[in-house]
Amino acid sequence: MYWNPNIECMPLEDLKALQYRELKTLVNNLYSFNQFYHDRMRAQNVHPDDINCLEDISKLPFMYKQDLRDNYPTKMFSVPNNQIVRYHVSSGTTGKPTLVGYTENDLGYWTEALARSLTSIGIGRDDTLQVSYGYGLFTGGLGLHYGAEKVGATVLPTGTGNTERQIELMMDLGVTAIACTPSYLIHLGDVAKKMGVDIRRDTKLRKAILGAEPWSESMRQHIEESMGIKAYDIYGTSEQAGPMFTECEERKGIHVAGDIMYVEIIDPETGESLGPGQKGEMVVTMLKKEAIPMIRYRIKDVTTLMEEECECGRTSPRISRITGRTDDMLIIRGINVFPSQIEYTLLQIPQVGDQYMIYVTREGALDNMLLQVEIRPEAFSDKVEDMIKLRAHIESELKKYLNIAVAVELKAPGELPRFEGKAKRVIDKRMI
Ligand code: DLL
Repeated sequence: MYWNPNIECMPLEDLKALQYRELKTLVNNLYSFNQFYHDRMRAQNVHPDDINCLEDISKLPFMYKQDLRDNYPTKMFSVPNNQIVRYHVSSGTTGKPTLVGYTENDLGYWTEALARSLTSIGIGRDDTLQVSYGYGLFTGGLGLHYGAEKVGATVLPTGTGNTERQIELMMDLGVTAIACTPSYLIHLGDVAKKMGVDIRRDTKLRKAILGAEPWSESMRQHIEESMGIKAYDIYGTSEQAGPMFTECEERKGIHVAGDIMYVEIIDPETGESLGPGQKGEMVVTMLKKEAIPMIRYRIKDVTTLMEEECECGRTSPRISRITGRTDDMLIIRGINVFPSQIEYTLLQIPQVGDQYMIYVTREGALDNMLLQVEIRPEAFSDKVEDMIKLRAHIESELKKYLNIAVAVELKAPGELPRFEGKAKRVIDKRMI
């Protein structure tokens, strides 16, 4: 089943011709009307006239998350404020978040991408989809919500948390599919077991749409075998719009709507383009985005591009499972956290010294973060109550700025390791 067969099954040459036309218009417009892109292109000595085929895209400058941050909140916006109909916010690399804005058309293309994706995994009118991604500033909840409504599915907007109630509703309402992080689904399975609920026997759940964090084939197998469901990978980032692209029923890579997003794979060290099948850093150009246009945005996710036609009949290019990132962003329970954000938050607390260690572990299905923090000599006290108070204060500051619960352990001055070379402050012990 296709949502938009004319586009999804368009011959690859036609798709490339369409992408070139869209790129040419985009570059012309941005060079003429967008100060940021105009300056970037001038600095790289490239003019719209230099773009004469799709491959010429490699002449254009890259754009980075840092650019969004530097232009926070709305300096990157390409339309007047009265055309913005929604904001979402995701983590930045320091205390400052990344703000994304959408015009009505931007929301339309986001929903269109999801409608194609959901249809490709057989979700439609007969389904009840439980959306257990966070609603609010995170793009997961509202994104899946509108995509599912578009294909006529019934949405159960549970959001995250309150797992026992989620399981009861899943049973009562005959939920057939769930969208959440893979780790949350495993947690939900554990809670169900404790409640005496067998997902396979006691619910109608048959499909899961899992993403927002890295997961593996073995995790897929574990989920499918323990719950008797089929699990599909969904990918997207807030800068692109939010969750957008999924695998199809074949599950041999994530289909990317080529009319909406153009994907390049580059060598992260040299910036050189790599061919299909070669693993590298993904760079995306959003061909239709209005509020925050995006040319050659370096997402930092590592993957490979596949151009051969899929057995499902779709010609749209596919990317393989995201295997990692080229920067140090951690994903904790689906929330993006940069170590530099933690450092930034700690530096605002006068009693805290400049040494810290971050430990990330996975207990059952849930990620946990432990932060060891050295206290300044003048703030160090052997009164236990003072130290407990200080610890609680640091934990609440971290919660406020990072939006995740971090357990803090205070260390005496000089107690934490010093590094001679590059500091290794993050120990990620999660085994997927
Ligand atoms: O995580 C959007 C999303 C919501 C995707 C729900 C899927 C489902 P951000 O918060 O901006 O947006 O985080 C984007 O998360 O650059 C990847 O590193 C990671 N990521 C997202 N999906 C996957 C996936 C949302 N399927 C960042 N596999 C991205 C691996 C993923 N990593």
